[in-house]
Amino acid sequence: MKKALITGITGQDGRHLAELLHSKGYTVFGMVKGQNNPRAEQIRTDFPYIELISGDLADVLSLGTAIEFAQPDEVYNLGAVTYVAFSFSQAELTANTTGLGVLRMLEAIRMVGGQQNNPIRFYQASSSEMFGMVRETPQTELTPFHPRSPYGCAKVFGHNVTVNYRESYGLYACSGILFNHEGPWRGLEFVTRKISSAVARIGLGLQDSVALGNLDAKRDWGFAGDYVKAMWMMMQQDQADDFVVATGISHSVREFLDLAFAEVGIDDWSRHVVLDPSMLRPAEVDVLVGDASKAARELGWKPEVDFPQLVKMMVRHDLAVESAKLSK
Ligand code: NAP
Ligand code: F7E
Repeated sequence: MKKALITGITGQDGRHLAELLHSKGYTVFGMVKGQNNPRAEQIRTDFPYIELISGDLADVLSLGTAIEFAQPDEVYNLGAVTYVAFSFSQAELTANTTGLGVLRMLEAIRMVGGQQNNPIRFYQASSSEMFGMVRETPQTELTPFHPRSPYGCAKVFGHNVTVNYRESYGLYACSGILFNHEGPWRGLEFVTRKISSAVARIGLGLQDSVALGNLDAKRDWGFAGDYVKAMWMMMQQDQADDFVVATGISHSVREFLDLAFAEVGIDDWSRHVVLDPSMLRPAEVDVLVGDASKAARELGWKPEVDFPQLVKMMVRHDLAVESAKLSK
């Protein structure tokens, strides 16, 4: 039976990945930060099979201790400061966690797994935000990076150091350059879930409007449940490598709004959306679209949930959440 250690277990992808690995018979360890993380209790309730370990990407000793304890075959580094807008206000924290945290984890793996023939496989959660002001469309594994936020800059460091440790020390270290992926477990700060939650409440008559920023931004949105499968596939290859994971189709925030409001029977949503300049970013990523043909060819990966299905899934989930609150 294989063992996996997941950082970022309390986040969206941590949950999906834990579910996937458990279904494959893995023993799953999840790293939780903080002395009394309120999200840990929810993980204990929802996923009783996960063994939680205390640790922080800012503390290399805690990472070494966690690896020593779990003795994992595979480490999935999903932990990070992930909200791009927030990364502008706490740039140093972001660089330390999202960037240097990757280096610390790689060093911890080297410390515990040994310098040669290290058996521990490492997955780094790289991001399409590294492409930022895109140099070509669609973006591939070879597209140059031009990050537009402290988050994007930190992810570029994490990506490069992963490649460097693979090349320098022969570690099985791979990096998934994942484009935006969403679902019912997405944090409420991200635009898709912010919209699905607000639309559900508007549909039920619980609120009138939602305040948003740049409605013209375009993203290549997929379903998180599909994307964690690609993470696992990357870790099962003969040789570690890097892969773009994307649907290949880009949609605007406006299009997301169209489909989300249609789900609650509202065709003209203009009076329900307020433009809030405070949601605009100092530098924006206007449009992203990925070319995942390498992942299709070499991993056999393809997305199963399309954009309309994703929006429907999220709004229906939030309608159920809000209706359940009402009936209490
Ligand atoms: P998420 O929901 O925001 O979860 C982030 C996780 O990181 C949380 O569990 C958080 O724990 C943990 N974390 C934050 N600071 C930490 C620290 N100092 N030490 C240890 N853990 C820490 O993010 P996600 O959407 O699941 O994304 C997973 C990973 O994929 C992230 O690295 C993200 O940058 C990357 N990524 C995501 C997407 C996407 O579209 N979702 C696309 C490309 C790449 P607490 O909050 O409980 O403290
Ligand atoms: O913004 C625009 C916003 O915050 C998407 C993270 O998982 O994916 C995510 O980063 C777009 C941006 O995601 C609001 O300006 C408009 O253009 O949902 P988001 P993101 O910035 O693309 C990448 C791949 C990651 O790696 C990140 O970790 O939507 N937008 N109005 C808004 N965005 C937010 N959050 N809130 C608004 O009100």
